[in-house]
Amino acid sequence: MMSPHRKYPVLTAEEAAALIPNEATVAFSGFTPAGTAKAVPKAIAARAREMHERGEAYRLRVLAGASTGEPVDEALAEADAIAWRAPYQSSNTLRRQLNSGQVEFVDLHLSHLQQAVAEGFFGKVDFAVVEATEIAADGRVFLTTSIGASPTFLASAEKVIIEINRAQSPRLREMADISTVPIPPHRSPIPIYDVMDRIGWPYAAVNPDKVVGIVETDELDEVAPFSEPDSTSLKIAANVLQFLEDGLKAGEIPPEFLPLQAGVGNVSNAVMSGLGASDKIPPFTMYTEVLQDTLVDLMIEGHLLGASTSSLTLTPKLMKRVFDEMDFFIPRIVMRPQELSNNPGVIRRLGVISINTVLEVDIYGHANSTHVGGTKLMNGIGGSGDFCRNAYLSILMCPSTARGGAISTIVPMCPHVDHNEHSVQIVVTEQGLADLRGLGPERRARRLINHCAHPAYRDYLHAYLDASPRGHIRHDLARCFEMHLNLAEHGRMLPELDPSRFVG
Ligand code: 0RQ
Repeated sequence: MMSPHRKYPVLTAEEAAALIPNEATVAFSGFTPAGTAKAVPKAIAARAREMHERGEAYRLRVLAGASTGEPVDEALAEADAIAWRAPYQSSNTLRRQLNSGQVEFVDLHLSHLQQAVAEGFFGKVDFAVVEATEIAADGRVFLTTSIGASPTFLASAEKVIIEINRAQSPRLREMADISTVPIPPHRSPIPIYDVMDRIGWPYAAVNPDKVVGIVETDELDEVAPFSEPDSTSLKIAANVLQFLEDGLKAGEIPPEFLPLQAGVGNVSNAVMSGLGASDKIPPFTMYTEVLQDTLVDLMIEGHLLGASTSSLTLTPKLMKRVFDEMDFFIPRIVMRPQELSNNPGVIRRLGVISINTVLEVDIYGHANSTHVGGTKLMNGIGGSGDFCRNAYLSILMCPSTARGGAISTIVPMCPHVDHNEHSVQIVVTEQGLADLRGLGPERRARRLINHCAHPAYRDYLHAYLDASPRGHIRHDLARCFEMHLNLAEHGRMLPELDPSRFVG
């Protein structure tokens, strides 16, 4: 049969998977489940199982833009087919494997990934497996619901497999704005002066000679819906909203507002809904990396005027709505490669207000987003560091306690630090908000304890501070991890606290 793609051979997913040898480095498209390669990784997982049953080794080094959909991280990890992974993940199975030492994981700022790959920091990329709506005979590749690092994967990989996904809208290319940043010393300023500025092309480019095959698919991205925000998330959202409204009133935030970045998850979702419902916040724009369902709702309602992102991470219902109303959405959404959506220089130039979620914050404002107890990886730093470090205002949020009050998220010292005191400006819990700007260490500590810690933990934290030797930063190195050690030993950070203090 004649291939509709002219010179590229059409393969089954199994035939494509069979081309990829043990120990290969494979770069998959995908930034969250959006635009994740689907059929080929599933076929690779099946092949890995068969080979393992025959006693043959088969494990890959795996790259993707960020986290991926189920077909990459979850399916490959379940088949024990991942030996090494970067830069971010959110799969339960993979998380277990990298925390047990079975898989090597490199936790990386998402803005750094493309340059690290292009500079060869991770060695050569053997295969790129990239989802597209079309590949032209001259090598133009029209990507789908994410751009991520795919342009660099296509340029760097020795061999390329394209998944042509018929379920994705061919009009997605009209949202894409693709260009790659050359490696030093060949860089020039990035001419993005406004959230919606377009500086590139609607396609990524690949050398057609590298394309070993095309695989046809027709599955939408699998994006799970959010649960309704709980009362804690709503209180955190209300505190963030109040801060932004006050900033606007005080003139710290200009009347036309500033572009926002919001992380993913239920708390972020509640914050964004709150912003949409506020009659004091003017219609705004977003310079962010992930566009979630709530943001589409805000766009339809006229609260969100436009968004720059690296992915459309939408549940099938909302995705269908976007596909059906492309004339409305195309002028309002720009999809960029992650080195531009998360570019530190552009974030700083635009004055982005960043809002991200963390696991814990210490009394001086160092924050841990990634490692529970300093040892077990949750997901990874993702783009939170790109935004927190470079934002005009950097806001970090978390509930004041976790696991029913057994854990305080305000601690004397974080056992792992992703965002340090020099970047973190505002910390928010359901208890309140601590604006740390302009405060020296001791005042930061008192404000964080009084405004953000759960009341049940405040006495301990103040007493820790009072008893610590003086210095610019007061710490008692013999006791700074006492709460974490208690948690490991007794299952509670302060075993003497009455659990009924956390009910309700
Ligand atoms: O555990 O799932 O067993 O109940 O951690 O906590 O409160 O549900 O929070 O889902 O919003 O995730 C920081 C992980 C928060 C996420 C993090 C336990 C808690 C629960 C999850 P269970 P919640 P969320 C854009 C930006 C980094 C990347 C980022 C994240 C589980 O937001 O990965 O921001 N951020 N990217 O019980 C021990 C603590 C804990 C704790 C919570 N202090 N100690 N366990 N938990 N606090 C996206 C991209 O970059 C692509």
